[in-house]
This record gives sequence, C-alpha cells and structure tokens, in this order.
Amino acid sequence: QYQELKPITVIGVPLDLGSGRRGVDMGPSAIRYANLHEKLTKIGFDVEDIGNLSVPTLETYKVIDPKLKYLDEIVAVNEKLAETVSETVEKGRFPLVLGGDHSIAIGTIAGVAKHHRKLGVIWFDAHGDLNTHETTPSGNIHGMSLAASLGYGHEKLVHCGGYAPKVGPENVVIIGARELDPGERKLIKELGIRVFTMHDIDRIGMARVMEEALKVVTDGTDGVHLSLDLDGLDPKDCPGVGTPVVGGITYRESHLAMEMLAEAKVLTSAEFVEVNPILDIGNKTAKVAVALVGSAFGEIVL
Ligand code: 6HN
Ligand code: MN
Ligand code: MN
Ligand code: MN
Repeated sequence: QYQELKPITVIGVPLDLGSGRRGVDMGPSAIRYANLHEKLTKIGFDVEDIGNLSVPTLETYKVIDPKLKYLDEIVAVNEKLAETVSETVEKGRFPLVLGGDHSIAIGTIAGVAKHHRKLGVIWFDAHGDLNTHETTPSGNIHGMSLAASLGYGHEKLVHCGGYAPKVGPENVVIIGARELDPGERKLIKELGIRVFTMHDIDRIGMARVMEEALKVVTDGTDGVHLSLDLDGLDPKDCPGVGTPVVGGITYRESHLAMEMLAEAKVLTSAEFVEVNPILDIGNKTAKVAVALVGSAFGEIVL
C-alpha cells in the first residue's frame, strides 16, 4: 500500500562503538563491495548513495560508564543519522541504511518515525535489543536500541531526534529471537510485544509467521520499518556477525520473509546491520545481505 518503487538513498553508518567486538564499522563497505548498487539498479530503482556518515574511532574515546559504553559518541552519530534519514524522507526517497552496529536503529527510527502518524517495526534478529542500562549484561548499546525506540532506557537514547517514544509496542514484531536476557523477557511481557522465536518459526513456518507479523506492523500504521540484524540468520549462512547464535533462520526462510514483505508493498524504510567482515568467510554475510535487499525490494527471479 505504501511503497511503489520510490527512489532509494543509501546511507552508510560505519559505527562499531555500540558493539562488543570490532569490525562492524567495515559493514557498509562490505555490503557495497557485494554489489548493492547494481542489485537495486537492475531491479529498476533510481539509487543514490550519499556515502558514510563520519563516525568516531574507538581508540579516540574512553568508556565512561561501563553500563552505557560510548554513550555520548553513539548519541552524536544517531542524532546526525536521524537528521540525514529525515531529510531523505522529505525528499520523497526511501532511506536504506547500512550498518554498523545495531545501535544505529535508534537514529534511523528517530528519522523516519516523525514522518508517520504511527510506524510499524519489524525487528529481524537473534536478540531482542530490549535491554536498558539497568538490565544490560554487557553495557553495549546495540543491545538497547529497540527498547530506546519504544521509550525505555537512558534519556539521551530515548530522546534521540528530540521526541519519544518513536513506536508503540502494539506495532512491533521481533522475528528470529533465540537469545533473550531476563530484563528483555520482562519488558516483552510488560509491553505485550509480539515475538516470533525460532520455536514459532519451526512450528508454524516462516510463511505464517510473516502473515501474522504483517498484521501487527500494518495495524493502524502508515509506514513500516525493517531493522534487519544479519545475526537473525543462522551463522552457517552468516558467519560474519559479532554476536552469532546457533539455530537461526535459514537462507531460504529469510528470503521468504523478504519476498512476502515485497509482495505486501508496505516497507517505507530499512536498515541492514551487524555485518562484520573481520569474522566473515570471504564476503559471505555481506552477499547474503545484498541478496536479502534484492528480495525485500521485489527482485523477481523468473
Ligand atoms: N544485537 N543481549 C546482549 C546484550 O549485550 O545486550 C546481546 C545484544 C546483541 C545486540 O544483536 O544487535
Ligand atoms: Mn540486533
Ligand atoms: Mn542480534
Ligand atoms: Mn522522557
């Protein structure tokens, strides 16, 4: 309903401060190297790539609060990202953000949500990213981005873009979850967030999971954001991620999910995050990312 071949703006965010392991800062390059531009152009899109946001180097900064590592640096990048994404939407273009660690979802969502009365969010991930500084086991902000977008966590994260919350729990779905911390489980229950775990995918299949997920994210909304963490897939297919968890979504299941999204024509923004070329085999994970982008944007095989 919402999207009919809008021109796409690619925005790279080479941030790794939100992650416990280095290397995701090279994600945007790896994804471009895997021929993202060509893929989208072949499908028929008008694509512009505005390059990478400038991002501070880890060595330049010190951890001040171990429960919120590199908070101010991450907030600064996300404020800039929110502005860039918002300008993209104002130009009538579709923001396609390349990470970078998953903390950048805070900025992407801050940039898009203000253009929508109500935004649906698909969080495709092995994790919930629903920690706050009070529940985090690691202090890594990439584990807090969905909570922040829902209005939970540190003020500076929650109020990115100058407003909060960005999304309501009734329009959020998590797909692929298989590693949730105690605080995340608690928040899921409190807010009633729909989570399709690996158990659900095994049991009812990805097709039904996506049918249900699409209902949740389109219920009363006027936009849908896809936040796709490559660690949602099985590490066999996507070894190049910082926090791999065995027993994940298969290559085909993830494609089916993207194809159903394309068919539904509901996407208004998307981000592909956590590609870590240092931990990858060849450029396998970035190639999967580009293949998934193709499917999400309606690439037709036959
Ligand atoms: N990600 N739940 C763990 C933490 O440290 O909070 C892992 C987070 C992973 C974050 O997948 O983007
Ligand atoms: Mn994540
Ligand atoms: Mn994850
Ligand atoms: Mn507040």
